[in-house]
Amino acid sequence: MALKIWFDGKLVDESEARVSVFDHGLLYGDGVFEGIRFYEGRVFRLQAHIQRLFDSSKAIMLKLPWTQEELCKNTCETIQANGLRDGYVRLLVTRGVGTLGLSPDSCPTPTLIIIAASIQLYPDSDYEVGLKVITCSTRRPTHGSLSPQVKSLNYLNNVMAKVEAVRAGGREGLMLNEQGYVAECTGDNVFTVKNGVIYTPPVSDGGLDGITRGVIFELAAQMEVPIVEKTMTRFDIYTADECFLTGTAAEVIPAVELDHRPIGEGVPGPTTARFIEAYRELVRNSGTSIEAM
Ligand code: PXG
Repeated sequence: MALKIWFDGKLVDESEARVSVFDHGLLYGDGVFEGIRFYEGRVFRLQAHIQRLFDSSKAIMLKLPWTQEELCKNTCETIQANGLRDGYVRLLVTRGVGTLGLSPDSCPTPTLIIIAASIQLYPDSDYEVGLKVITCSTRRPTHGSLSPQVKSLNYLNNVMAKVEAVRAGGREGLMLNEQGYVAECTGDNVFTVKNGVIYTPPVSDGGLDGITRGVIFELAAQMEVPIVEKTMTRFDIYTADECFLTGTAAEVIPAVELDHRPIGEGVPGPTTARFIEAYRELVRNSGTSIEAM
């Protein structure tokens, strides 16, 4: 069935949602995005995602002519218009239509696009068996380049890292920063468990400040499991008892192998299983009702 897309201030049929070839989002990857999940008619961490979209925009000097409340409302309207209860919503803001040439000064108005769709979940087997992860040669950009915190429309660095990992037989790719420390995976943050303590790299090591990552800190506090931010190398993952990845799409997913070395016993661990369970429980019992907006 054709989707209804929020495009330039209104809902239109999928076939009418067309971007100009002069949109700088297409010409230069100049723009930002967010990926958000909704469960049983409730959008998970909607305000946090919209706040991150605003932060990404601010960092690239893209002034948004909408309030955060308007974007929350438009997101819920788009989900409702498609009759969806469970799925994934993608918000994109492009720099807008301009002339050829890098300067965004030729782009007077940003374009807002909201796509709500049902999501193809990772197969259940990935959660039961766990993912094999391969270290990518493609590094996360340094803080001296565009901040790795900006969720920009140019994801080629991560796309190429993902391609590399998959070609090498992995399901996900581990990305290091320029110093060789662990940053994150291509679309997920990374955690280890060792002697009952959870570890994850600080975001200053180059990973995205993931919203799911933040939820793990909340859950760890509630579950009274110690959690520590620590600069990590691949060695720390090779020798961990457990490893799991987090992201809006993947939720909490076990990683059982890095670079062909089994992590722990090479099977999903008990702490990972507890967090998968706790996360699933939380997403089903919180969130912004799509009708309330
Ligand atoms: N790191 C990167 C580089 C990401 O893009 C995450 C970590 C996890 O962040 P959240 O906030 O989701 O916990 C992301 C987000 C996709 C897709 O299509 C993946 C993400 C976002 C949007 C789409 O695979 N990952």
